[in-house]
Amino acid sequence: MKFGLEFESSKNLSRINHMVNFQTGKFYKTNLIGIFICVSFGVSCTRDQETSSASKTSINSFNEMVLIEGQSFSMGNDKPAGNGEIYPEEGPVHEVEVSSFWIDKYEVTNAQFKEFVDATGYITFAEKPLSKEVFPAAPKEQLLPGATVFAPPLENINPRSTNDPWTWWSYRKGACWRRPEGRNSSIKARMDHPVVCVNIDDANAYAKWAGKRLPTEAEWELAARGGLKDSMYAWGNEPRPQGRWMANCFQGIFPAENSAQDGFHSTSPVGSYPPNGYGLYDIAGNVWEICSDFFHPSYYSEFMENPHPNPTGPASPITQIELEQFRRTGTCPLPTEDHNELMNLNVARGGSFLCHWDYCLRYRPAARNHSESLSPTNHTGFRCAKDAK
Ligand SMILES: [Ca+2]
Ligand SMILES: [Ca+2]
Repeated sequence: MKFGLEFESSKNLSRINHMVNFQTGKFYKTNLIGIFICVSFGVSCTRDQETSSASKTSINSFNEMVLIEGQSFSMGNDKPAGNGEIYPEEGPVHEVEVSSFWIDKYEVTNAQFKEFVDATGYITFAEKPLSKEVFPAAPKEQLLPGATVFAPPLENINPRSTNDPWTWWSYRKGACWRRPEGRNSSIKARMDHPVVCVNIDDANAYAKWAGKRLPTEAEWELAARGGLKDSMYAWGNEPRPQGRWMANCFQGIFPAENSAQDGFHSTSPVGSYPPNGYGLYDIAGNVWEICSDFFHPSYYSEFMENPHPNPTGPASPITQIELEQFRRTGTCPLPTEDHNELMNLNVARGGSFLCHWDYCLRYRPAARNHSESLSPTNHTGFRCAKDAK
């Protein structure tokens, strides 16, 4: 069982390595963004696919939503994931009642996000500099506009041998939704890929413009399960039915060797893999999807003491101190009052193209991660939801 090790190896990053807490004036070293990754079924390499059925899909099709009927369901997971690791933040399993809602069939694409930016002039968090006054202890280069980008080492390393997430992540000046890998990159040939390098505020702004909202964590998981009960994956219990890759994740030797056995080294056009039982695409893998709830690993236990329909998450996100304790011990710490108002951790769901069977088996409906408001990354995006009237 690789419990402690696994969670310890769930690397966390922050654009800002040191932040000031307004209340106390103290400086905190933060590493607060969840960057999860993954091993190998070992096999041959393929080149990125340049075409897919989704690439022919019009922007109107990307806007399609699916109605999920209101119901109660078992949320969470307390079974071994099957790769020798356990994920304590996924339990305990509990009943949750959710009202009917609509959810996007696809992750929000670059084409959709461009339409929003063109219409509103919106500037995302990653495109703006940060204030030296607000972040006096931040490294100078991290005050410049940019985002956190996957940057694998040239040679194989054991990802569990280091606690330094910057071994395969890089704060990249100029990286943003238009240039997901930095200044020399472009989304021109990726308009049907999910938008990335956005944070919770960017996602909320898009959703509001589109007349939608972000899904709650409970809505997201109900939708991800696709009508199946207690399944490990969005498609059932087999990791690869008939040997087929069902989601865009990572194959090879993480982090240095990405064999892209599933066809894609990085993001894929939305809809490149089979939908789940509700007709939702990329609900597993491709990019993490930001939800409206704050993240706290002990939230399920708290909720069970006061169950109610349509949960919306804890009142405040987990603090740095709590999160560090959880990583060290795997136990849910008691909430503290030490919330930093400059930074929020929101739930992110579904895993990404960097999730690996062995190292981060999080492309499962019950898997939980978090997205930090200060650290947009190139493997996190979102999809929207809407109330059913
Ligand atoms: Ca892949
Ligand atoms: Ca996804």
